[in-house]
Amino acid sequence: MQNYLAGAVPYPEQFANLYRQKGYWIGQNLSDFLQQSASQYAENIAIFDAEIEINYQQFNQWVSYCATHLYQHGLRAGDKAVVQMPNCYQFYVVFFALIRLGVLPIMSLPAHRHAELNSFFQQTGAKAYFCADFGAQKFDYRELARKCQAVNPELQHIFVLGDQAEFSSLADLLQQTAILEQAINPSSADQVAFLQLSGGSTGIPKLIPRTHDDYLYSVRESANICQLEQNSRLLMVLPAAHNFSMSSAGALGIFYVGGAVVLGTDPSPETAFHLIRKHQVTDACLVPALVRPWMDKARKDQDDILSTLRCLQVGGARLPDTVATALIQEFNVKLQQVFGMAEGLVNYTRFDMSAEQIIHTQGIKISEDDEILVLDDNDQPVAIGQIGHLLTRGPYTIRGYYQAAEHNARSFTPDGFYRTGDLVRIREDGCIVVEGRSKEQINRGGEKIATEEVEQALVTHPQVRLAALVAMPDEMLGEKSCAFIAWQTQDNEPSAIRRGMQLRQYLKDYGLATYKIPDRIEFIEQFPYTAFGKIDKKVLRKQVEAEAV
Ligand code: AMP
Ligand code: DBH
Repeated sequence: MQNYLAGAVPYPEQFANLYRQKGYWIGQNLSDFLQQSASQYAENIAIFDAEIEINYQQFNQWVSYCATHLYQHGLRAGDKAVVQMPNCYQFYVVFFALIRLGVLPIMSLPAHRHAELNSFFQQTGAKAYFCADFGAQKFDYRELARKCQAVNPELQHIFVLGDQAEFSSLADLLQQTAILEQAINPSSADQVAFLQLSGGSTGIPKLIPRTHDDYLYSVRESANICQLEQNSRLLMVLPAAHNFSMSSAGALGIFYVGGAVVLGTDPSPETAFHLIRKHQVTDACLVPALVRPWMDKARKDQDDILSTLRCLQVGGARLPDTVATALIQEFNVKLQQVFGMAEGLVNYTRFDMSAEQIIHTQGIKISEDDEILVLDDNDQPVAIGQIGHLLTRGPYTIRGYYQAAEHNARSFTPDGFYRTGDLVRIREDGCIVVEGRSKEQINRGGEKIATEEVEQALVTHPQVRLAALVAMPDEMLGEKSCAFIAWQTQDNEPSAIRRGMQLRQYLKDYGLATYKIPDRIEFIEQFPYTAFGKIDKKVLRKQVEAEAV
């Protein structure tokens, strides 16, 4: 075995052997995975993007050209690269090209801003950054690149799709060229292939090292569970780099079976329904926050588009049972709930489950070797059907975050179980139900907000004495954020509304991702405290719950 990525925790030998012996880990890397689909399904369309359709052969060739060009630019196996691109075919080409070169992609999302990006560069020493000029969000990513480069001198290679300004052209990386053999140097299957991101519970997203072997096992099994096949066409309007979009069963599941990904940069029902019709989409994956607008639009237009899908997957946050019921009863949708995490474990409701199970549970795990524990606050198992903390270990769940020894000591047990932070219950029929979270985290329609990170940013403002961020129930998104602020007043103090606007602008300038900017800001004189002297968030939460409309 090559040297494992420094700062990543390998699977213990006895587990690795077991997973191989059971046929879960087959020793294939992600580069060969694409190569295999390109040989098997050469003429099939792999990606529909705007006016372009790309077959597997073309896709695979572009990946090799791109790897060659990147090698000529000076990137080498073992380097790391931050990839932050909108949904476009070039995203997948760049991802696989980096893998083919042996460079580790870091899967940033379009909503990330310089607080997150900077930390990725600082944690990894990444030498390259891939972005689009403005992306779909009308935000200038080149400006972000400049800011990151100013403080991270090892960032030498910046590739921009669209107007490249002073940087290199990303489009040029796909130009035909003689493929250099020495450029093709993917890491072996048992090595870390890329760094996925967690939503983060204590601050900036943590980096999740995933190996080729473990990731592809989850992809193949997911494709089977989702019954994907050559004729499947998966609509992708969630950010493509997210773990759900990549692997549950996601784009990789589609590439495994020779089907097609249909890309959209905007998840509005108008765009999505148009793409579903245009490309005869069979499958779509969504976060719960998008389900209601889609249903409203279908209702308004008396459109039966949702029932034409073979499967609508919903995951990332808890889907309210009422919404699940309406989907099935009113819209005749074949629904699949997906409860997963970038750290590993993914659960699916299965197509042959009863409507009751599909509506009220998040299904069952992928693998019989996904070990699941449901424990009380003292790490003792709870009785079946009781709520407890979910811990897991298995053939595609990491054994530690990247370069996070201290954090790992808390998030993993000594025998390697990951403490997910989720509160769950396992029913008599084996189905898992997510009941909440024990970690301090706000789940804003699938986008995870670490309260501590936003609080830390808030208190850097000279007039903020104290800040507490709490979840606020929201019909559409499940949860939104509300910041409580103790404010140091000055002469000529502006109104609370104006102060709120200034504070939001301050957080944007600070570089927080857009979804982390508080949805509501309340200025209060006196904070409630617990007996222990900590800010009593329960009281604050009750207050917003009582006032939420
Ligand atoms: P991350 O660790 O950032 O990948 O986020 C994973 C977390 O999202 C899980 O641990 C859950 O808290 C939450 N999550 C994902 N899917 C679901 C779902 N279907 N229902 C409830 N929570 C979910
Ligand atoms: O929320 C998630 O991270 C998630 C949800 C569904 C995920 O990582 C997945 C499926 O693989």
